[in-house]
Amino acid sequence: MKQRPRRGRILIISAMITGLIAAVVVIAVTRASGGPAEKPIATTLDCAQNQPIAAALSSGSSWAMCWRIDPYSGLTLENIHFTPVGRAPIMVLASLAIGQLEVPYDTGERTTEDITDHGFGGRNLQTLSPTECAGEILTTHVPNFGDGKVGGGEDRGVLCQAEVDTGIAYRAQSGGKVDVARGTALNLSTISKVGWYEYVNSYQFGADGSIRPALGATGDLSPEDYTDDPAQGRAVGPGEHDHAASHSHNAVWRLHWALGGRGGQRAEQYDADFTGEQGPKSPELAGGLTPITKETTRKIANRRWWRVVNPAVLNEDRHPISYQIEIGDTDSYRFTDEARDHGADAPEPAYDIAFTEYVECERFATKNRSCPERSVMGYLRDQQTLDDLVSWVAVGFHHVVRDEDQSPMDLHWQGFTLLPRDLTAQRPDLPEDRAKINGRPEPGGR
Ligand SMILES: [Cu+2]
Repeated sequence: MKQRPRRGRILIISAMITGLIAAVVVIAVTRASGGPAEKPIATTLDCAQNQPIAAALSSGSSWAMCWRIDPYSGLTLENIHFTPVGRAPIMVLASLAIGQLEVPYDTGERTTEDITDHGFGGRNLQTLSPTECAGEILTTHVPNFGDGKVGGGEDRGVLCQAEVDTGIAYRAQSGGKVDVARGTALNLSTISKVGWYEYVNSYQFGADGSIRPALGATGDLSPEDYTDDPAQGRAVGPGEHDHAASHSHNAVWRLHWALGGRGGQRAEQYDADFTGEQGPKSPELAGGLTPITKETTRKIANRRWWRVVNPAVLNEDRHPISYQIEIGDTDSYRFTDEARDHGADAPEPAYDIAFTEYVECERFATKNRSCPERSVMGYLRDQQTLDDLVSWVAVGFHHVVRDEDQSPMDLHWQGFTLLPRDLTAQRPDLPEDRAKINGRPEPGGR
């Protein structure tokens, strides 16, 4: 196992706060090499279990957060803060984790609820090797939980923390000068083996403030799930028999928002469409944001996106800070378990995103056994307002098996993007000669 490099300093200070002694961890990270400036970043995090993760990236901006392994959801990130270069840390999310992964087969012969019935934590969580992690491997206590077995546990290296190249961050040529920079991201990933499938559970935090949760699937095709019906599978051996059954990987992520701090969070939906008017060169469009004021579900559409906004916190342009939720490729779905609960009332597909008010026991999208309501469709009933906001982002992948899936299976990915919108008045990593560009440029200016 790799040792943690001496990338920064971690000071542990005991502070007396209102008569109680609280352990406060102050993190100071300085870029070891490269980057535009050797600027320290600092934030204050009080993590329940492990040392906080903190990383400064190519732009000089940085991320800091707590992490732990939940027996069901696996990697759980909490108190997530982004610090744009030269600015104060901004809290973004109170918690981020997978809320369910269901794998129903097209044959109707099988479905699994991997998070609530098996778990990404515990025994299913794999100890990593340097081949699986091109960065540092972090160790934590992992309880022996999984597939019905409980008891004991051990310290294991299960989390990969790596700084990865994300390509060209920007390029602009003007007046014979090229402003260009590459970007990096903090990547955090674990691997969980559930049955024949092995999942890479990955979160990428960009130097631009973006967050990209993603789930990669590899391992092996289930040897029990073959069919004679070519409409429900594909032949993967010689000839046209023994069709590996098609199936869906239905994932949902649970995002507990705390943009600028918990509470005061608002959700909005953006839509744009053609007005029917024709301009001199192109047809006209009109678009805008509509508030989402009650617990609800929404579906994807062309030119549609959502954002979570904190109207009480403004950037330097006096725009409220927000994060945009971008669902890219998805095969929209309805959870098998919700169809069972809601019968003929259950729409197909059910939702691509749901917004609910935070309730502590509402942790899983389906089969939530510790809560009066069992699934997201039930959570929609109990609160009339949205303030301490949770969003459930559903991304499906209908896997029609290819010859290349054997063996092992070609790694396939599904996920989505959270993009800062007006978090800072300009891009956080401004080249010096562009600092004055904020708004419509002067005529004749650059
Ligand atoms: Cu698959």
